[in-house]
Amino acid sequence: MVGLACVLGLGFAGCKASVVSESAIDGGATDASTPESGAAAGYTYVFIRDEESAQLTFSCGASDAPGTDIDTVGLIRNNAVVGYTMRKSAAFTPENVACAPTDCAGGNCKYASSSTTFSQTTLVSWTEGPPDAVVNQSGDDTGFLSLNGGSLQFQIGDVLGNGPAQTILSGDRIKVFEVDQSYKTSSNGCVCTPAHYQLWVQNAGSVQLNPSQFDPANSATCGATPASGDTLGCGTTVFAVP
Ligand SMILES: [Ca+2]
Repeated sequence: MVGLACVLGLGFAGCKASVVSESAIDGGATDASTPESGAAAGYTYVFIRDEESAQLTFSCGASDAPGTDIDTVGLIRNNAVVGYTMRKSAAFTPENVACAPTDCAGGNCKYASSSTTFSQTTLVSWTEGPPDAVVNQSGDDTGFLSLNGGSLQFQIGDVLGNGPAQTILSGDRIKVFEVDQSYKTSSNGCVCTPAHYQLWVQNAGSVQLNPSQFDPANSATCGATPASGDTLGCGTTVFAVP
């Protein structure tokens, strides 16, 4: 029925509403797990949860940017970026916070929600729009939020990060821009450890995505390619939407 509605051209909103309805009927199982011909698997939200503190090498005192450092997230369709995290859509939840406010280097988890330098509102807004994170040798870094064990939920806007929100479709890919070795320059002094995290797309239900591609700059930490069935993003990572 979902496919039929779409084929008949009842419109995007009609397809989306049908997907929600069906998900509710089948107990939250999503269309992505059992795709129907012609049906648009519509996901409205992306959810990222930091898993870096679970890594054996994790240490709060190693930096002032604990955990996964989110610059932004891009939506890729037909090998082109068609949108980035929508402005004013990101919400941070400090669940399983890894480092207490004074545990970090310098006694300030400067880029996390407990920062005494930046407001949480500012840091969260830095995860929205096109990639812009900058790591500086001296002075503050800009353009990212360190999740510190927490999670971030948001929608995808256009290539400038402006609304309205785009629906994420089966066959799309999602690229998380994490401040990693690809952000390191010869002069910025960035340690830029690739961090680990998990990612879901959500509508009425929630589907965890598997990574499909790591950034080559992180191969020493992440390996060349994700293992089959792996759920951990590692540094800047592309995920496939089933
Ligand atoms: Ca950013």
